[in-house]
Amino acid sequence: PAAVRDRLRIAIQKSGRLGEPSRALLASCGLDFRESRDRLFCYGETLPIDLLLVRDDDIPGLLADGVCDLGIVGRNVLAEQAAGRAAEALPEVARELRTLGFGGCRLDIAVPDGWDWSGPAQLTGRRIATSYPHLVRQWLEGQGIAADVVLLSGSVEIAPRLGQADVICDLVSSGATLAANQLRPVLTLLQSEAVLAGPVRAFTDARAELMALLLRRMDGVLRLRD
Ligand code: PRT
Ligand code: ZN
Repeated sequence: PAAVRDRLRIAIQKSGRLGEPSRALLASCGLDFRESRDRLFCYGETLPIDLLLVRDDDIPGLLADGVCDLGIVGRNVLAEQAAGRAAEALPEVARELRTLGFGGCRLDIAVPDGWDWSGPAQLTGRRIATSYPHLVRQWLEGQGIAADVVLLSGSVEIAPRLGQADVICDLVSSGATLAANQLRPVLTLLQSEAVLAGPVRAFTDARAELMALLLRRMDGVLRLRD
């Protein structure tokens, strides 16, 4: 953590929904890159700011380990890490510096179409399938509801039909996936979008100035987009 560096390193999604818009945003900030042959690392040409191209799920860990200084990631992914750390009484390692205006979605509880929804208490004793176990447990605790969390890494929406769970908690944008699986969103745990995540404490080396420069440019770009 105390490592001194004179280049700033930003983790972004290699592909997926946030990959292109993240690169476009950084390009608008005047950053340009030479890509390594393995397409994992991008070396900053005009500024000492490099990119690491990774799976979105790895970004909070890369920030926590100090391997990367900044990350562009869904609030949902960042919040899941924070909830997991909070559950273990570990300190926060990353925080939201900016909201970026793309990758919008909600983390919703969805129930089978046939359910007559009366409110959160209806989840008592039920099985909730999700890829966001810490956020769901944190929410259940806040509501004072005892329910079982079934952790699934993908295809959460088919869990009720397979009998693996009674309801789900998953990301929703258009809602088409829920509808196709005879599920109906009933409440929102988190409104999400892509965010710029960064350190809780300010840098004390050359990265401090680079980060200030990047944030200044990004604020200019984001203001023009509004
Ligand atoms: O390979 P890698 O691990 O990096 O990618 P990934 O497959 O885990 O993530 P990816 O690219 O699918 O999503 C990256 C981020 O985009 C998420 O963490 C969210 O912050 C954001 N995002 C925005 C979404 C959606 N919208 C979204 N709709 N992530 C996932 N979905 C899913 C949704 O759960 C449903 O299954 O897309 C499907 C279609 O959604 P509907 O509601 O339009 O049908
Ligand atoms: Zn992922």
